Amino acid sequence: MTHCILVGAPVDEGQRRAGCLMGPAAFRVAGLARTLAELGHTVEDRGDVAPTHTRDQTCANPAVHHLPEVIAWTEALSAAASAAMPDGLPIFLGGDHSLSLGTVSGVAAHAKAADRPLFVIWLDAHSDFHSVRTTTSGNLHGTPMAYAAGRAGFEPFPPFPAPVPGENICMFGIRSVDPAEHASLEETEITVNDMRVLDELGIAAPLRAFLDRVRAQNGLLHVSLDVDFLDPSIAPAVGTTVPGGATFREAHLVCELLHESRLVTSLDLVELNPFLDERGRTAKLMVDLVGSLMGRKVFDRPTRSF
Ligand code: HAR
Ligand code: MN
Ligand code: MN
Ligand code: MN
Repeated sequence: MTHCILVGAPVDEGQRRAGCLMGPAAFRVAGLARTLAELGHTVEDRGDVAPTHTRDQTCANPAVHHLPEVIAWTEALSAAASAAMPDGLPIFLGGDHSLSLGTVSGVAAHAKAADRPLFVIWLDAHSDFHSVRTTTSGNLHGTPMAYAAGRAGFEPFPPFPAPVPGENICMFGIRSVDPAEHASLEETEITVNDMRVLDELGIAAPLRAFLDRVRAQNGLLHVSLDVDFLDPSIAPAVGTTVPGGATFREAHLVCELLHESRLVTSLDLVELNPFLDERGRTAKLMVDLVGSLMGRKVFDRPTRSF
């Protein structure tokens, strides 16, 4: 039994397609709390985070938009995340992916205080490895992984509390990487399991290899699940669809293996844009995936012992 803490993060300013601000409401309507309770977990809904003030902030990159707003979200969500971590497993309901600038900050601050290493699994079509300096779209949802890795080019933001070493970061589902992100990733030890890797090896072997490392180091594990990790044919409610994503079963298998590992300590659900959904199917699928991640299965069976 886990104490699950729902934290709404209706962030819309990290990209240009309005609608992600309705995400937290859609996750609630799709039955997230009920799903968790039916699996035997306790659920506490802390409502939606609301940044109280923005400060004038500028940067040299003219493409960047909504910088003060995204910084205000980062600060507010970082505080909410580090406050929730000692109490249970926070599930952050997005909101676009810029919310992870804040959630991973707060989780990293908590990990540092607890003197445990932080590991991050990034389930996404995109690497989100731009900095404020390199983004050409100016959409800050394309930056949070680089911020958490402690990359340069985030001067207007608060310094990241305890940068996550590249060896502790593992991406799955990647199939859209801009040139500047590619160059920056090449300088790191991050494991980028792009779709080609999943096609050839499947998801279980590379995921288990990473989870073994988390366990060996008694790490905390943050999982960031972007809707566009999934193939658009099963998850249309996202502004940045990329063909060739994870299938229904690949996505459930990731979540089932994550549950079996018992290692996950925090979770982001991001980029759901309910305005683009078809009768709630994407919201419902995301809730079902959380169900798998939190223990729903058809049969208990002896699996490879971790
Ligand atoms: N790399 C592109 C950009 O920076 C696309 C980023 C899209 N990011 C998300 N989240 N949708 O993963 O604009
Ligand atoms: Mn706006
Ligand atoms: Mn993303
Ligand atoms: Mn994405």
